[in-house]
Parts: sequence; C-alpha cells; structure tokens
Amino acid sequence: MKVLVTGFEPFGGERVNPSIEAVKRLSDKIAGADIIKAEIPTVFNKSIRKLEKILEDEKPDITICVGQAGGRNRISVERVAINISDGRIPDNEGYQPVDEIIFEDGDTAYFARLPIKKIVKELNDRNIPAEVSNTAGTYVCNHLMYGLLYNINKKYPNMMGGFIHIPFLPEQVIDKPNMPCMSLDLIVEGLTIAIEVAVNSGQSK
Ligand code: PCA
Repeated sequence: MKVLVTGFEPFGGERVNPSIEAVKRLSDKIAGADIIKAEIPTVFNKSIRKLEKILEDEKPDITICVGQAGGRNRISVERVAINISDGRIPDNEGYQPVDEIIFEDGDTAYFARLPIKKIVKELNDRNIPAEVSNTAGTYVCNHLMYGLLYNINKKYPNMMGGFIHIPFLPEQVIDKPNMPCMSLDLIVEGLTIAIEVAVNSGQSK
C-alpha cells in the first residue's frame, strides 16, 4: 500500500510551516505502507495542479494532506471541503480570490474519505489532543482538500483521502501571547497514528 502525505510551504509571514516540517520527519514506512512525501505551494490553483500531477504519477491508495491552522489547540481531522475560495490574505503569489468556485462541475462539498472519528478516537486514547473539525476554512487548505476530493470522486474512486490541520509550533508563538501550540514531536506522532488508522481501515475493506 502507498500513502501520499503532503505539507505546505510557509505563508502569512511565518518562517516555518509545521505541516511540511512534520511530513518531512515521518518514517518512510508506516504500518507496512510506503510513505511518499511532497511539499505543496501555498498558492491557489497551483497547489491543486501539483497534487494532481503527483496523484497521476504515484497513484497512491491513500492521500492525506496536512496544513497549519494557527490558533487551533489540537490536531483537527477535517470532515468536509467546500467548493469556494475566499482568501483572508493573499496567497504566496499575491492572489486573493473572493467567493470563487473551485471546480464548476464539482459538488457543493465533498466529505473526507477517511475514518475521521476512528482517527480522532485513537489520537485521544493515546493522549494526543484531537478533534473532528467541520470546516477547513476557505483558504488554500480547503482549496487543496476540495481538489483532492474532487479528483477522488471523478477519477480515483478507490482512493481514500482527506485533510488534517495542525497547530502552530512552539517557536511560532513566542511573539503571540495566549496562542496555542503543539510540539513537532507530538504532531509527528499524531500524524503517524492517523496514517496507521487509515492504512488499517483501508486493508480491512
Ligand atoms: N494552512 C493554510 C494554507 C496553508 C496552510 O498550511 C490554510 O489553513 O488554509
């Protein structure tokens, strides 16, 4: 089994993005599955095009995209992606869409194709704070999650896939009093557990 895991480049004035830092540190094999890692630009449209190219080349069985959700205090396993982009800030190439449809022929929303509740339960059972989140926002993370699920629905019906948001790293909140954070080690452990649960549920199908 092959699992693609993606992280984003830093954006919004941050020097790091915990998502790519954590993805880089994942083992190359988890629960017997080969782990393929990729960095995605924090740019509307280009992000989906890069993901589509990797899906074409690698044909993974499971794809999990990871992004930073500054302000959240736990690992958030996203339930749904919506067919709209509305940038609070410009992306890394200066583009800021307002209420833009992502795919004209796509559904209004797609649900994650991951065992989201099982993942959250396993994380919490192993003392890692986690939740199901009902919104991935309207910025590049929702955009990429929507692009992934659109491709799964249109082209790869047997692929599992979804999105996980993670908090800031401790080093990012030094200048942000009262802002939650999570250590890189705990994030890596959490993503590893999420992948294990997904791989095991994929094998039992
Ligand atoms: N987080 C952003 C985009 C890239 C990232 O890591 C988001 O939540 O939309």
